[in-house]
Amino acid sequence: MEHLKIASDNYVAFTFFIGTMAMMAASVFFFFEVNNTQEKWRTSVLVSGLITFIAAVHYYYMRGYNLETGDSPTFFRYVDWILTVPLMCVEFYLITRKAGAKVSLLWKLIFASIVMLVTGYFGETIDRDSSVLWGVISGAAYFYIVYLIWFGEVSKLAQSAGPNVAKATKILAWFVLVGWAIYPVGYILGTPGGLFGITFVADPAMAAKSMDIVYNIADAINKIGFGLVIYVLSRSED
Ligand SMILES: *C/C=C(C)/C=C/C=C(C)/C=C/C1=C(C)CCCC1(C)C
Repeated sequence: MEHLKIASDNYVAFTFFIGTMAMMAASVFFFFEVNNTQEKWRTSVLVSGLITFIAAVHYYYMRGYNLETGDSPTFFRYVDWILTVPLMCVEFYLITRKAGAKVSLLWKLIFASIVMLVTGYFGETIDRDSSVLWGVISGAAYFYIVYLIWFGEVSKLAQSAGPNVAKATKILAWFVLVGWAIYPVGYILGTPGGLFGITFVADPAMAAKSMDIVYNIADAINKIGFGLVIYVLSRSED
């Protein structure tokens, strides 16, 4: 039971606790604000709350799992992502819908995000020997999402949906390009041979720890920050 006592330099546990609390607080905020939101933006703000709420529940489990075992909760992490990342894709669809976004766009984004995460899971857990191959496939799906949002359908629709939607989409596009890029960095740091056969952190326990800290910080930015951009958009449009 020694793990239940948290050392003051245990940054992994620290970020799991603070992550849980931040996700909970953000969910309460988004859920309560739904009622103060204009009708046409309510679904978007609700989805922001669902994203942080799903994360809050997973963080609660991950925090406990890490506390009791000292290990990385990779399984819970991917379950969280496979639910929340497609919901972030739904947000892009919802905010460009008034400019004519089609359901086919929604499916493209969702499908690419699922390919990205399932192949990433294989590389990180089941088939670590081929982590480079899985990482490359996952990365290709990621770049397809980036393409759709920066140059493809999403960006074109956002341009014709008015200045506020265009501006919000641009900020969200930066989240996807920079904020989401933190995860492959975690994968590279934490997986032996994660980047073209190179191992960055030799000690596996250290590698898992650095990956957890990187992922925990990225999640807070990408889920709460992302939701807040939607929230601000819902206040600026009438
Ligand atoms: C809230 C959680 C989010 C936004 C998670 C996003 C996760 C990714 C963009 C993960 C991407 C990966 C790659 C592009 C390659 C290596 C494997 C992954 C799954 C870490």
